[in-house]
Amino acid sequence: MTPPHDLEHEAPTRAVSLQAAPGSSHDHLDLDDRRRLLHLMLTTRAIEERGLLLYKQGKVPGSFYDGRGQEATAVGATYALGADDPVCPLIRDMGAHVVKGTSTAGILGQYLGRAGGVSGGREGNVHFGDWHRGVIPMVSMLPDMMVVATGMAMGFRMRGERRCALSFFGDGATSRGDWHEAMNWAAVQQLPVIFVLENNQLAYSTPLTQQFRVNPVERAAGYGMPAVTVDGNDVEAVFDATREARLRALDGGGPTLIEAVTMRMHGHGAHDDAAYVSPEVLAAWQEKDPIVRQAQRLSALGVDVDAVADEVKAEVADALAEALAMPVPDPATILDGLYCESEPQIVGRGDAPWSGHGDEAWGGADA
Ligand SMILES: Cc1ncc(C[n+]2csc(CCOP(=O)(O)OP(=O)(O)O)c2C)c(N)n1
Ligand SMILES: [Mg+2]
Repeated sequence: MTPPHDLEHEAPTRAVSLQAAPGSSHDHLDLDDRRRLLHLMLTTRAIEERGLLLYKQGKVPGSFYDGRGQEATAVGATYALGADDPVCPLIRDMGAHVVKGTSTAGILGQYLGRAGGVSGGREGNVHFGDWHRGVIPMVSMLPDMMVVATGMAMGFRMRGERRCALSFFGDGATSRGDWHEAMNWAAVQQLPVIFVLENNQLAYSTPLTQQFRVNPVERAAGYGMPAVTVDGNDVEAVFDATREARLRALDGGGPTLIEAVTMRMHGHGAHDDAAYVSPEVLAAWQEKDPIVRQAQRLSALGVDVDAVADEVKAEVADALAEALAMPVPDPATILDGLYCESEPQIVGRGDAPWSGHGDEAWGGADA
C-alpha cells in the first residue's frame, strides 16, 4: 500500500510520468484516429470556452461548470466505446458528448436554454444527455451514475447483449458509500462495466490529502477488480486503457477501475476562483496540457495541426450562430417529459469513430 502522494512530493497533487503507457496507442490508432482525437478535444474545449463567455454575458441560465484540462480523459475513454456502449458523463466530461456525436449547436443551445438544445433547453447546462445516442443524463448525487452504469451492465448481462457501460466520477466521489456498493456488486457479478475515476486533485476545494490515505486505485484490489492508473492528460494512453477494459468486459472478464490522473484547471464552477490552488501547481499542470501534447505529437508526424484548429473554429462559430437563432421553449410544454407517457425506449446507438470498431451489433432494438 502506498500513500497517495508518493509520486510528487513537492506539489500537493498526484501526478504520473509523462511517458506513454506501455504498449499504448500506436498499435490501435491510425493517423486519422490520432488527428480525430485532437479534433474532438479541440471541439470540447472550444464549446466550453464559448459556453463560459456566454455565461459571463449573462446568457446562460443557472451555473456553469467545465472540464478544462481534462479533455483527454473524457475524449480518450469514450473514443474506445462501441456504438452500443452507453456512457455516463459528469460535469467534466463534455468530451463524452462530443465523441458520441451530440451536435455542437445542440450543446450550445442547451447552455442557452433553447428549444433546440439537447434536451429542449431543460435541465440547464449540467444535467443534460442524449440517451438516443447512448449518453445518459447525469443525476447530481455523487457517484450515483456508477450505480446507473452498473444497473445497465446487469441489464446487458440478463438480455445477453454484448455491450458494456462506462461511468466517469471524480476523486471526491470515491469516499461515498454508493461508490463502494457499485464497485462491490460489479465485481461480484463480473459485470461489463468500466469505472473511470478522474483524479483531478480536488473535490471542490478539498485536496486529496483530506480525502483518503491510500491511492484510490488500490481500493479496487479490495473488491477483486483489476485497476490501472493512467496519465489522464494523454488521450492515447486513456484510450488504450479503456480499450483493454472494454475487451475484458465484453469477454466476460468483469469490471475495471481506471484512474486517470489529471488536473482541474478551472474552479469547481464559474462562481469559484479557486484561490486555494497555488499558481505554481497550475503552471506545472499547464505544461502537461492534453491538447498541446497531442498537437505536438501530430506535428512531429507531419500533421497540419493549425488546419485542425481552423476547422474546429469554423465549426463552432457556425454552431453558435445556429444556437443563438434557436427559439426558447414554449412555456406550454413545461410539463412534457416529466413522466414516461409512452413505451419506455431503449438507450440508443451513438457514434463510434474509432477505426478499430468492426460491425459490432448487440441485436437490440435499433441494431
Ligand atoms: C452526494 C453528494 N454530495 C455533495 C455533492 C455536491 N458536489 C457536487 S460536485 C462536488 C465535488 C466533487 O468532487 P469530485 O468527485 O472530485 O469531482 P470533480 O468536481 O473534481 O470533478 C460536490 C461536493 C453532490 N453532488 N453529491
Ligand atoms: Mg475531483
